[in-house]
Amino acid sequence: MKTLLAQVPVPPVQDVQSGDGGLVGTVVAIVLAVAVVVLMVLALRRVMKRRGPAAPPKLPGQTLQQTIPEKVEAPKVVLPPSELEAQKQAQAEAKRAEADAAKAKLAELEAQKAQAEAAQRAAIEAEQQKLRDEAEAAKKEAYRAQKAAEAEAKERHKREREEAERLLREEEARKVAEAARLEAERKEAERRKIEAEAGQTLAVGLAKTKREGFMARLNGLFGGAPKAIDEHTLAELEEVLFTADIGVKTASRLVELAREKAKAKELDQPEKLKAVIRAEVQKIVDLKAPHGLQGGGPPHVIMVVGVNGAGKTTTIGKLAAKAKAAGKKVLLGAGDTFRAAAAEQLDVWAERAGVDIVKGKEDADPASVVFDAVKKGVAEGYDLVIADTAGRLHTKANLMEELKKVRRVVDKALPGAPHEVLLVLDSTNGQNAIIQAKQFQEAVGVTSIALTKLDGTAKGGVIIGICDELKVPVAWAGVGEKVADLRPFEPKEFVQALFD
Ligand SMILES: Nc1nc2c(ncn2[C@@H]2O[C@H](COP(=O)(O)OP(=O)(O)OP(=O)(O)O)[C@@H](O)[C@H]2O)c(=O)[nH]1
Ligand SMILES: [Mg+2]
Repeated sequence: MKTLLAQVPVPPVQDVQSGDGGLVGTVVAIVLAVAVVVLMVLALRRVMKRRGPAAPPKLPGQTLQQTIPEKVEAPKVVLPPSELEAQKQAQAEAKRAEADAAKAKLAELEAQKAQAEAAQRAAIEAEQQKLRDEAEAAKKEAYRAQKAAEAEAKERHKREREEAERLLREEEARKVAEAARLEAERKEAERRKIEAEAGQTLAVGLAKTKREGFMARLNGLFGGAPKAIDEHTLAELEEVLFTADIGVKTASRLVELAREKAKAKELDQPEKLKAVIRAEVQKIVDLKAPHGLQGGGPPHVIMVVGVNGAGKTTTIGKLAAKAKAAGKKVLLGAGDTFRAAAAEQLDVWAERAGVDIVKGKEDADPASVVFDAVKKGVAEGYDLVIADTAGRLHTKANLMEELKKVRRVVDKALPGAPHEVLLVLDSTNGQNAIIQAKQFQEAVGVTSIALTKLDGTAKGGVIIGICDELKVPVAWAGVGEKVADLRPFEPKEFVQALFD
């Protein structure tokens, strides 16, 4: 112990008397001494610990050394911090402050981060909410749209049903109308047929000729009491026939025949003379005439010619009506372009008869109109094409040239056509009709004749002259203005109408 104490440096105790400096030095010395003591105690305790377990408590009689308690309270020594310590302390403070600042900054950043995250979360949540709302709204909208679409589809199905029902009703109405139309057509056809078959008979048409014409005089000659046919009677016969409308040639032929028979004593009474004349007339008019309005083509093409006013357009209208009533598909060609009214007149007939028509402009080339009509007739399957032509041009020569041209052009449109060239003659013209017939015959080759207006004349005998001189059959006899008044000319009927 002594050695340890000896080792503790004891600062020199300064003289207290030496003023302030001396007092400080004393205090320092005391402090240092205390510190030395403390250190010594601590050193002692360390030594004791190294020596082994603590010695048993001190019993009475032990030494002073032995009574000192093991644990000695160390005196409190407070040393002023050294400059370094203060410095370090300050440093530590600064660093702590730095750390605190960093921590604060960190906390601030944490807060900012939290704030930012909160804001972002809020924004996302808001966005999510918005999307949820939108999805909800869209879902509702989709539901509403679906419902609307279903309602619309329902409405559409309703409309479809209504439309189908309407179409069905329409179809049924159409069928009913079609049936009614067919029935009306059938009735109309029947009416036309009846009308075509009715009308005035040839006998009625020839009544005037029989009553007032040469036949009246001939019948007067043939009647009366039986007597021998003498020269006087033959002279009378000659006079009647030559003043009739049968033409000189035919009259001469009949007188010659009667004279021969008289010479042969075959005519012992007027009745026999009548029979001879009757038989001869029958022979003259008995030419085979086409009444069928068919045979060529198809279509069967009839070119109608004749002077103006003869009755061409009227006859065409009547023929069209007859053919239509017989179930034919008929087309008219308005080849009379000389005057506008001609086409209009034919149009009226076409409409009345229920047939089609091809018209050209006024002053158009007649041949081109007829050409078009025939071409259409071929292309569209018509049974019959009837072409009207002009009865008058600026000069007669022109008319014939024009008709020849029409004929040629028709042949171009349909080789072999026209199948008939029908000459329409006005019987009131008497013998002039025969002259006209010859001219037309030479120009365009007439195949048959329609003799019109027999009802209004006493000159029906002209038929005999025409047949005799031209050897062209009379196919039709016009005995009035109605459709049915165009009669197929029957030689037997004609002879009966005149002589019986
Ligand atoms: N009474 C009677 N009149 C007839 C007959 N045929 C025609 N007519 C009349 O005769 C007139 C002339 O007949 P249209 O058919 O125009 O004579 P068209 O030959 O065509 O005359 P254009 O066109 O001038 O060349 C008309 O008023 C007809 O009604 C008939 O058979 N009897
Ligand atoms: Mg005419």
